[in-house]
Amino acid sequence: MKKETRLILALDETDAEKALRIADSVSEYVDAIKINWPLVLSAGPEAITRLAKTSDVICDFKVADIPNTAELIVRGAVARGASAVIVHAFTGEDSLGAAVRAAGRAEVYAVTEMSHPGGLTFTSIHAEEMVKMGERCGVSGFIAPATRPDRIRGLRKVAGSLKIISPGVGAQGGSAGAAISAGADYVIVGRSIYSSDDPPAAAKAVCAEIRSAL
Ligand code: NUP
Repeated sequence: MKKETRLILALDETDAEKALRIADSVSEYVDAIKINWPLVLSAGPEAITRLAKTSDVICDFKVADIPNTAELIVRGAVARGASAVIVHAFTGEDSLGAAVRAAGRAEVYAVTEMSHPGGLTFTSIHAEEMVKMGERCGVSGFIAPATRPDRIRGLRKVAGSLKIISPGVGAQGGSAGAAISAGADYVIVGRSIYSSDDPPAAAKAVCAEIRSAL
């Protein structure tokens, strides 16, 4: 994944044609497009291949399964063109390791503490341990919450030079600048770009905020 604007678009728009138009319109502002079940369930898995023609695609499938199933899901996503897959870490070292091996040259990002309020109930408590385990498994980086920049700062200390990509900007209340200042390499932004009246202008504004935080 290139590291130019440090903005990853979370394309959870469920109107498939509209989603592809938005992806095109913001292409100069994003380093990658992250897709999740909402778009895959409406547009089909071929959306991965279509988007991968013009951008790095991160499949946010939050894989949480036994090693064999994790491997099958990751392999399927990569075969369709995903450059990276997001996998839950809480399933343990065997599942996360299987996902990393199945990804081959594609990247795996492990979920640590989730960005929503419920992320504090269980994921927050074990986030540092999940980062250490992820490093042992060979992941490329971690998902950490832009809604809690102090937690990005804490997890950055454990993650060393591995990447941190942070959702929770805009609609969930977090700020792109604060996340980057706290140590995130990239921010993930969805609704406040794809649901805005002017997605390219919204993306451009996030990029400006990121730049001013560097
Ligand atoms: O902890 C997480 N929080 C989160 O919001 C892990 C995620 N992968 N996400 C995803 O990031 C979420 O599923 C959505 O696709 C995106 C954030 O979108 P938005 O809140 O900016 O619309």
